[in-house]
Amino acid sequence: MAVLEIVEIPDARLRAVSKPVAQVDDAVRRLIADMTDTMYDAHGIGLAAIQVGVEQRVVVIDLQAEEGEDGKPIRNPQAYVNPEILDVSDELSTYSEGCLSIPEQYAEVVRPARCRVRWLDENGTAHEEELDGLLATCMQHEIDHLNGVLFIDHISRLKRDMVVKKLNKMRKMG
Ligand code: GNR
Ligand code: NI
Repeated sequence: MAVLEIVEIPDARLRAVSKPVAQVDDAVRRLIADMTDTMYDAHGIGLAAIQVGVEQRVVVIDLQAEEGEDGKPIRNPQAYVNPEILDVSDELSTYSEGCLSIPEQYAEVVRPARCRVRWLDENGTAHEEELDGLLATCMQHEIDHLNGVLFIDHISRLKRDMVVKKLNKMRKMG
């Protein structure tokens, strides 16, 4: 169990283009485990490696939709190594997005409603699937991180400035 520190804006590392993973080895699996611990600790539904300062194309996602009888979330973390968007739908969807690197700020982002994605899992096995709903939105948000793009890059300058201002005010107040 290792909860890592999450990089926040305006850290320049969030603008880096992450490098493809050459081989899914034990070091990558350890990174995935630490990223998963960090995501749960921060109550996020996804995390890209660059958000913990690692410039590699690795993503973890757990939408944590269901809850068990006891009210505890059912954990179903998924790792996506070298994820690639192969195709997107013409149909768009709007979702109020947040980001652990832009804490407690939300804005509506328009993205393709569905995307066909290819990736490697934690064993190096290739998968290809058409994603929709929140998973499609989250995957596009995470792949953006691998390319140095943040959700605030998809909104108007006015809204972006508002988000940054609110975050800075929140930080000052503690
Ligand atoms: O926890 C997160 N919630 C979220 C909500 C809507 C769209 C995307 C996300 S991802 C975000 C965690 C994060 O910052 N991942 O990079
Ligand atoms: Ni994010």
